[in-house]
Amino acid sequence: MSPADTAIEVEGTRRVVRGACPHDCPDACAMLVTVEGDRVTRVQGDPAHPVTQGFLCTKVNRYPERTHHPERVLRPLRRVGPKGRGEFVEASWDEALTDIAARLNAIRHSPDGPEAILPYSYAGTMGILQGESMDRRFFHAIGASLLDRTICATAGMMGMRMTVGASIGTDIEGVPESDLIILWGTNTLTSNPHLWPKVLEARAKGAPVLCIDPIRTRTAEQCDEWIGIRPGTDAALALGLMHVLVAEGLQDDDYLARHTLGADALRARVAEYPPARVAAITGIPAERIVALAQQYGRAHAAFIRINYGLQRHAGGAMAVRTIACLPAITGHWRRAGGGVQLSSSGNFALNKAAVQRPDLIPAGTRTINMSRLGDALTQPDAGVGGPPVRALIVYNSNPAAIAPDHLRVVEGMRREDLFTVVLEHFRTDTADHADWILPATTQLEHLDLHWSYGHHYVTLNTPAIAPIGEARPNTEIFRRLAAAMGLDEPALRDDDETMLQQALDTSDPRMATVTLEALRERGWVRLNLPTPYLPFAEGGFHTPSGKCEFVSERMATLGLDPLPSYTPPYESPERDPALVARYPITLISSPAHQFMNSTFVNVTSLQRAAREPEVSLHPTDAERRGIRDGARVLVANDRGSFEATARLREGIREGVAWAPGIWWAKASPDGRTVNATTSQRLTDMGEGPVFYDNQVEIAVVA
Ligand SMILES: Nc1nc2c(c(=O)[nH]1)N[C@H]1C(S)=C(S)[C@@H](COP(=O)(O)OP(=O)(O)OC[C@H]3O[C@@H](n4cnc5c(=O)[nH]c(N)nc54)[C@H](O)[C@@H]3O)O[C@H]1N2
Ligand SMILES: Nc1nc2c(c(=O)[nH]1)N[C@H]1C(S)=C(S)[C@@H](COP(=O)(O)OP(=O)(O)OC[C@H]3O[C@@H](n4cnc5c(=O)[nH]c(N)nc54)[C@H](O)[C@@H]3O)O[C@H]1N2
Ligand SMILES: [Mo]
Repeated sequence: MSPADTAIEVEGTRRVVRGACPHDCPDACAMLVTVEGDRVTRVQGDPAHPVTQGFLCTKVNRYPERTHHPERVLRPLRRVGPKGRGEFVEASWDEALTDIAARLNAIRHSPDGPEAILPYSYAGTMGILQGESMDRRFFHAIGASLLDRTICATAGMMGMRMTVGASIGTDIEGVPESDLIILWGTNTLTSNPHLWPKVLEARAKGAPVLCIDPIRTRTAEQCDEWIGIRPGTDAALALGLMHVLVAEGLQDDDYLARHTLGADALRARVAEYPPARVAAITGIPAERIVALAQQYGRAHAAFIRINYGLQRHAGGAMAVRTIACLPAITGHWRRAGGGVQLSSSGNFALNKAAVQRPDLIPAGTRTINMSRLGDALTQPDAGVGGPPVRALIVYNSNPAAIAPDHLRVVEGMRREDLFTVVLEHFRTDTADHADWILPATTQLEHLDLHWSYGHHYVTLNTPAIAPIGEARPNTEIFRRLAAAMGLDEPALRDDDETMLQQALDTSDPRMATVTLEALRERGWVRLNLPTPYLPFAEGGFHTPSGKCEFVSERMATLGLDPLPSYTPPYESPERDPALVARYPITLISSPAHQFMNSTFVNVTSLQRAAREPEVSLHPTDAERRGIRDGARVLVANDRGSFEATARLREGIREGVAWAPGIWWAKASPDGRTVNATTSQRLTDMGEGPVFYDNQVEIAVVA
C-alpha cells in the first residue's frame, strides 16, 4: 500500500489518509491524517469511531511535530566517540548492515552462541507489524535469547487470569449504563482519556464517580470523591469491602452459587478483614470503607476500572486478582456497564503465531526478563545462566531511561565489549549508547495493524507519507539484516502486506468481521461481539473450572495463597521497617500528562508544558524537611538518586511523593531519571517490575 493509494479525500495537494495511533495506551485511536505535499500537517481523531469520538490526546495531537522534528535520525549513524558519549557519524545502509551482520554472525558462531544476542523491545509502537512480526522471526531464526516482555502489565494480567481466566472485562461501551463508577489506581484523564466521555454519560444519569489513588490526580479532581489510599494496599481494601458486603447480606447468592468457585472459603477469609483492620492497613477511615461497600453492594451495575498503576507493587497480581472478585460477589457482571476492566486484549484473536513464527525458536532457548536488564548486562551469566549478553538490539523502547534501576542498565550499556544496535526515531538515552543507530519510520510512514487493550476495535494504519530521509520500517530493517547475514529461512522474506494478511488469517469467530476489505474501507472494525458485550453475564469464565475462581488451584500450585489475600509491599513497615525508617517516603512515578512513557519528551511544546523533572509532596512532609515549593531537591535511596524541582501539593497522601515520568536522563538536571531509585525486584506473579514499591528520602540540594 503506497501513500498515494490510500487517501480517503483528495483536494489539490492536500490528502486525508486513515491511520491509527501506535502508542501504548488502551484507547488505540483511529486517526485521520492530513497531508499537504510531503508533510503531515494535522492528525485528528476519527469522529465516526465510537471510542475515539473525534478527539486525540494532548500528546498525539503533536504527532506531526514529532515526525517532522529537526532532530529525527534520518541516516544510519556509527559510533565514533566513547560509549555513551553520543558521538556518531553518518554512514550508508550498506556499511551499517554489512558491519552489523558480520558482528552478529561472529557472535552467533562463537562458543557463546546465538543466546549471547539479546533483543530488547516494548511498545514504542503497539502495531502487529512494526512491534512484533519480522523482528521476532529474525531473533527466533538466529536462536537469540528470548525476551520476557514484563515491563508493564504481566502482574495484572496474571491476576485477571487467575480470577476470571483471561484479559477480558467490562465493555466500555456499556459504561454509560453503569450506576457507580470506581476509577481504581488509574489516572483516566491522562492515561485512558477516551474512557472519560463514557464516564460522563453515566454520571449525567446519576452514577457517582469515585477515584481510589494515593494522589489526587487530575482525574481524582474531576471525580465526586477522592479516596487517598496508602500505596500497595488495594487488596486489603477489596477484602474489607467483601467483608462488609457479606456481613450486610449485599451479595448476589444466585450468581455466587452458579458462577463462582470457593464462595465459602472466601467468606471465611474476608472475616479476617474487618473494617478496623483494613483502615489500619490502607489508611482509609473504617466508616468510609463501610459506606463504600454499601454503595457498591446497593448498586446494580458498578464499573470498576483498574489499570496498571496498582499492580506495580510486590503484591500487584494478588491486588488485581482480589479486586476482580468483587463483581462476582454482587453479580454486577449480569448487567451492561457492570464488572471490572483491566484489559480488553483477550478477545483479539489475531494469528500471532503465523506472524511471529515461534516454531522457529530452537528448543531450550533461554529467556531473559526485560525488567532485569540491569542485571542481565552486568552479570556475566546474565543472572540466568548461559553466555554473557554480548550484543543488544533495541527497538521500540528506551531502556536507558525507562527500565527499573536504570543506573545499572547504563553501566551495562557502557561495557566496551557489548555491541549495541538501536533502531530509533531520535537520539534517546539508549541510542546514545549504541554502536549503530538505525533510522526507523514513524507511524505516518509505514503500514500497520492495531488491536486495543481498552476497547474492541481493530484499526488499520496506512502510510500517509513516504519514509523521511533514509528511515525504514522495523520490518524492513530486520528483513535486510537477515539477508545481509545470509539467513535462508523463507519466512524472513515476507513483506508487510503478506504478514498483515497472515495476522487476519484465523477461523476464530470473534474475528469474523475483521477482514482486510472492511479495514481498507472504514479504517477500523469491531470484533464480532455484541454491543455492549457482557462477557460473564451468564458465567462462562475462562478459568479451568469455568467459574470465577475465588479459590485458585493454579495459584496453590505456584506456591501462592489460593485465596485472595493482602501482600504488603516489599518496602513497607510490615516487611522492612528498618528500611522505611531510613526512607520514609513512597515514590510513585506514574505517567506525565504530556508524555507517553519517555516518548514526546523531546517535543518542544510538550516538554515546555511538562516544565522539568518534578517531585510533588505533601506540605507537611515538605515542611519537616525544610523544602519550599520550587526548591531543587535530591530524591535518593540505596539504589541511586536524581534531582528534581519540588512541588508542594495538598492533594497527595502524607508519606507519598509523585515524580511524573519518564524524563530522558539527558534532559534531567543530573542525567538521572526517577528510575535511578526503582528496583529490579519482581511482582508476586507475572515477574513484573515494582516501580511504585519504592521508598526514598528527599532533601534540599545544598
Ligand atoms: N499520557 C500518558 N498516557 C499513558 C502513558 C503515559 O506515559 N502518558 N502510559 C501508557 C502506559 S504504557 C500505561 S501502562 C498506562 C498506565 O496508566 P495507568 O494504568 O493509569 O497507570 P499509572 O499511571 O501507572 O497509575 C495510575 C494511577 O495509579 C496510582 N497508583 C499508584 N500506586 C497505587 C496503588 O498502590 N493503589 C492505587 N489505588 N493507586 C495507585 C498512581 O498514583 C496513578 O495516578 O498508561 C498509558 N497511557
Ligand atoms: N519509573 C517508572 N518507569 C516506568 C514506568 C513508570 O510508570 N514509572 N512505566 C513503565 C511502563 S508501563 C512501560 S510500558 C515502559 C515503557 O517504556 P518503553 O516501551 O521503552 O516506551 P518509551 O519510553 O515510550 O520508548 C519507546 C521508544 O520507541 C521508539 N519508537 C516508537 N515507534 C517506533 C518504531 O516504529 N520503530 C522504532 N525502531 N522505534 C520506535 C520511540 O521513539 C521511543 O524512544 O516504561 C516503564 N517504566
Ligand atoms: Mo505500560
